[in-house]
Parts: sequence; structure tokens; C-alpha cells
Amino acid sequence: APEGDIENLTDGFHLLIDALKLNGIETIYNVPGIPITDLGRYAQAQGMRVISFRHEQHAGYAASVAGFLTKMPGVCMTVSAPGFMNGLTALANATTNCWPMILISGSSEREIVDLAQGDYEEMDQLAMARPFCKASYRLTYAQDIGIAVARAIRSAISGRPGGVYLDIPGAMLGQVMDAAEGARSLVKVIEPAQRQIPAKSAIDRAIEVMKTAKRPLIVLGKGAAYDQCDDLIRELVEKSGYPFLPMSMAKGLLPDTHPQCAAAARSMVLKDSDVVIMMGARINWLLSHGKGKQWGEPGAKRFVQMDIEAEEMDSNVEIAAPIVGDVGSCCEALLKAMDGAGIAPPKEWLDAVNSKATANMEKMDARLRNNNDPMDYHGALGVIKDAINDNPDTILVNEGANTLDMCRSIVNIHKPRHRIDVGTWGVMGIGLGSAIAAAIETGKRVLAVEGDSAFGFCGMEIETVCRYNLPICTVVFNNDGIYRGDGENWGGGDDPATTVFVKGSRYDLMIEAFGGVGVIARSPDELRKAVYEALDSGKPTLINAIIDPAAGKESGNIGNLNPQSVVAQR
Ligand code: OXT
Ligand code: ADP
Ligand code: MG
Repeated sequence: APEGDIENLTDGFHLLIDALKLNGIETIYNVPGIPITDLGRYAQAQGMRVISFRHEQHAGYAASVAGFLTKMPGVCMTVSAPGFMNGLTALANATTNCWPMILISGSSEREIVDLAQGDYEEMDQLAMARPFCKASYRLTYAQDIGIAVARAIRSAISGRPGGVYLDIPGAMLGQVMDAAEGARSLVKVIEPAQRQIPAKSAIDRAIEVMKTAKRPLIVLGKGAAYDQCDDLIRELVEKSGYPFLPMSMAKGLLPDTHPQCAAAARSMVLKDSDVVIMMGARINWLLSHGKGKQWGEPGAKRFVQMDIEAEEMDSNVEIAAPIVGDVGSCCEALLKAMDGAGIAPPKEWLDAVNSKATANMEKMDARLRNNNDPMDYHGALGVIKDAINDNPDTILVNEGANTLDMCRSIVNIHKPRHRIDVGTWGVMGIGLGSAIAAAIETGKRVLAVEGDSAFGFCGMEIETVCRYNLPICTVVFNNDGIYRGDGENWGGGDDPATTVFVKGSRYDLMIEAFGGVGVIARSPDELRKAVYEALDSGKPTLINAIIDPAAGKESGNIGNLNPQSVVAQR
């Protein structure tokens, strides 16, 4: 375009926004600053939803959870070096969880960075990002924005989803080109996450294994939840009559109250089952790698595994019948092949599982109806359980150690993708980013149940919640510390490990600083009133739930993962 003919020009800023919008990306989770401040402004002016956070890690967690909930990459945008690094944790977490996310970071001038001449926020971000994501791309010319965004989107959601990094040098944003030419340079990504139909041989093999099963089990993982093929999964589970065990974020795919749900008989089904069908769940640390006494007799188990990632098969144990494909297509093919295959629902086994689960649930139920003073986890979580039962559309976010483990088993989830938690890494600090993304992406109410330590990793985002007036009720389980608040310490002196926080901390006052509703709850009755009010009103609320400092266990349910010192025990 001739010089001065601004009418017919476009630039890097606008091409990037156009490229995202063309591909259906409507939301950016970001923290502004040089060189992306104006990019956020222009994006908003062009009709995008730009949600500004206080710290990039939480914007990043929000983007990754948006990816999990929508099957489209969530986009996080940050400034250079420090902002980029803050976002990188979330990008790595997204990749670890197999969630699609794109981290777009501004960067400094290439020629200065490459000569290490000390530019403003200088860092070779492209190289830094590479080990933490599926793919890492850098733009040098505005004319390549179309293809770069297309590549980033396809990389993030095709095959096994994951994180992608897109590096945008500040100077590139200002580059101009002819507007018509710019429009032509954009690329619409055609069906980036195509159905992956499993091979017939794989289905036949799985059927043969299923025919031999006397005590079968289905394990549902968050890959199955991600796939959004809820009806097919339900059909397969019900047609087979197999008990199913939901991993934490697969809870709700079928309701936890379903008669085939084996969550409350976890130890039993892992140990006694003979055939296990894994659906979008890795046999990783969360399942003791498929080995050990938890799994019964070594070698007695035969696994069928559905996964979109072929390389996942045999990662820890032999897979007797690997089925590579998306969960939906695998279910569909298996359902067809089951017709006339003589696979009968294992009635006796299901009854046995059921009676174990029922007994465990009854025991649990009795513990929930307590009015102990000080309030314990069970008393408090009994209230949360009722609140979700009465408001099953609410999305539950959950982190902490005891707060996490007990909430997972106590609180029933009734709908798919209605529980978001610490994921594969067990990372603290996902709570508020996840809650914000859940509220923004679904428009639903969110209940975030947070350990007081967990909340500390992301607590400042309570201002973001208030600023956008989101219907999020955060309940801080305040037991005065990490795991416990009574300073249990066999090392002597103050406990540096389980850190006793300031006693009687008033987390409820924090939200009042930003105009939200703060409540203190010392008993299940007080908690009930506060939670129901918050869910009714939809107002940003923080409930400071005072929990007995002695009620928790070190590391919650996973204390066995702590290494032991022989020397210290002399
Ligand atoms: O069958 P059995 O008899 O075995 O019984 C099981 C079920 O059948 C039964 N069950 C039921 N019974 C009755 N009714 C129902 N409905 C029911 N449902 C189940 O209950 C038992 C247990 O069932 P579950 O839970 O399914 O089974 P289990 O054995 O626990 O499963 C194993 C696992 C591994 C799958 C499960 O435990 C799991 O998913 N665990 C995830 C654990 C995790 O990720 N934890 C978070 C990390 S801990 C630690 O790392 C923390 N840090 C360090 C740190 C981290 N993480 N990140 C960063 C960035 N920096 C540092 C920190 C700082 S936690 C933490 C803070 C903690 O303090 P907080 O204040 O936040 O929290 P508090 O602890 O509350 O103080
Ligand atoms: P969980 O923690 O719930 O056990 P994991 O995160 O360990 O679940 O496992 C999720 C698995 O799901 C990953 O191996 C991933 O490759 C797989 N996956 C992701 N999306 C799909 C999909 N659409 N179809 C099939 N498998 C998928
Ligand atoms: Mg705590």
C-alpha cells in the first residue's frame, strides 16, 4: 500500500486478533504490559472478551481450564520474560494434563536478544518454552500471523491435546501490510481435532478380552470427560453393566449416584477386578502405575485401554487390548461390536461391588452429620455435598490436601466436567484461575473449595472475581496451615514444614477489600447458611470456614509418597 494510505492498511496487532477470531477464539486471559497492552485493548474493541488477571500463572490456569471445558485452546497472553515465565508454569501444567492451551507472549527484539545485548525483559523465550509444551513457534513477519495461529491451534487440539507457545516480538505487532492482502493471509483451521476411528482389529481384540471377564471394571479419566461424548460413554457403561471408577475430574460423566459407580469401593475394584477398561485415563502415579498390592496378584489383570495417543499404551504395564482413537469413536465401535458378542452384565460382581460401596457410603454419611466444635472436614463437607446435590449445575473447583482428598470422595458430582481440581501434577494455586474460567466459559455458578494454603497460592485473584462480578463462592477451609495447623513437628522447634499460618486469619476480610461478600463460618449450620446464600445470590463471596487445626493428615491421602529418613529414626 502506498505510504500514508492508512485506510487500506492493517498491522500485526489487528491481524493477530482477526486470526484468532476467524478461528472461533473469543476470549483472552491476560496480564497487560509492554508490548501487549494495546493488543488487549484492540482485541476488546474488536469484540473479544479480554479478562485481565493479577498474575499470569492464574491467567494461564484459566486458559488451560477453558481448553478442558470447551475443547478449544484457551488463550493466555503475557508480556516478555517475567510475565512469560509466570505463564509457563500453567502452559506446562496444561501439557501435563493434556489440555489445549496457547500461551502468546510478547518478546523483545530478536537481534538484541540473540546478541545478548540486554534488551528490556530480554530472554530467548522460544527456546525456554520448548520443553514445556507440544510445540513452540515464533512470528517474525506480520504476513505469517495467519499460518502461525492456524498452526498453534491445530497443534494444541489435534491428537493428544496440550500447550503451545506462540512468541510475538513487539516489533512484529507494529508491522503494516495491505489490508486486503492481510485478510487473504489469514488461515481458517479446518477440523483440527478429527475423529480418530479405531482399527477393527483393535475392537475385535478388546471384545475377546471382555468375553473372558468375570470381574470387569471401567476406569473413566479426564480424557473421557474432555471428549464431550458423554452419551456414548454412558451407553457403553450401561450396556456392559460393568462397574465404573471415575478419576477425580471424570466424576459426573455418569453421576456419582449411579448404581454402577464404584468410587466408594475403590480399593476393592482395583484389587479384585480381572479386566480393566481404561477410558482416557493414564495408568500413572494416581493409579500406582498399575502395579503393587493395590492391584492384587501381579499379572492377574488384563487391560483394555482407549487413548488418542498410541504411545500411551504399555507405558507402565502390558496392555492386552490397546484401542487407539478418540473415546467417542472407541465407544461407538465397541458398542456395535458388543451386539451379539455374548457379553453379559456381571451381575454377581456388580452386586458385590455395590454392597461394598453402599456400606462405605453409609459409614461416611454418618460422619458427615456432625456438629463438632471446632468444625471438622466431614462436618463442613457434608454441607458442601448438600449444596452441590441441591445445585447440581454448579461447577465445583477443589484444591488443597485434606480439603482436596476428602471433598473428592464426599461430594457427589452429577454432571460431566463439573469438577475441576489439581490434575495430574497435584498443583496448588489452580483454584481461582479455574473458577474464573469456569464462570466465564459456562456462565454457571462456581463453588471453589480451597485449603487455606492452596488459596494462598492464588488468593489475590479474588480481586479479579470481584472486578468482573463473577458468581463464584470461594470457601477457604481454614485449618491454620498446610495439612494441619497445630504445629505437629518431630524435627523440634517451630514447624517449617507444615507451616502454621497466622492463627485466626480473616480471609473473609480480603474479599471485602474489593467489595465482595465476606462471611465467617464456625459451624456446619453457619456454613450452610452462607453457602446457600452465596449460590442463590451469585455474588462474589468468600467464606472463611474455620476447621479444627488437628483434623487433617500430613499430605492428605498421599502421605505414603513422602520419602523416609532412616538416619532420623536412629
Ligand atoms: O476403597 P477404600 O477403602 O480405599 O476407600 C476409598 C474409597 O473407596 C472411599 N470413598 C468413599 N467412601 C464413602 N463414600 C463415598 N462417596 C466415597 N468415595 C470414595 O474413600 C477412600 C478414598 O477414596 P479416593 O480418594 O478415591 O482414593 P485414594 O486412595 O485417595 O486415591 C488415590 C489417589 C492418588 C487417586 C487420590 O488420593 C488422588 O487423586 N490424590 C490426589 C492427591 C493430590 O494431588 N494432592 C495434592 C498435592 S498434595 C501436596 O503436594 C501439597 N502441597 C505441596 C505443593 C503443591 N502441591 N503444589 C505446589 C505448587 N507447591 C507445593 C501443598 C503446599 S498440598 C499443599 C497444601 C495443603 O494445605 P491446604 O491448607 O491447602 O489443605 P489442607 O490439607 O486441608 O490443610
Ligand atoms: P486422569 O488423571 O483422569 O486419570 P489422565 O490425564 O491421566 O486422566 O489421562 C488422560 C488421557 O486421555 C491421556 O492419555 C490423553 O492422551 C487421553 N485423551 C485426551 N483426549 C482424548 C480423547 N479425545 N480421546 C481419547 N483419549 C484422549
Ligand atoms: Mg490447610
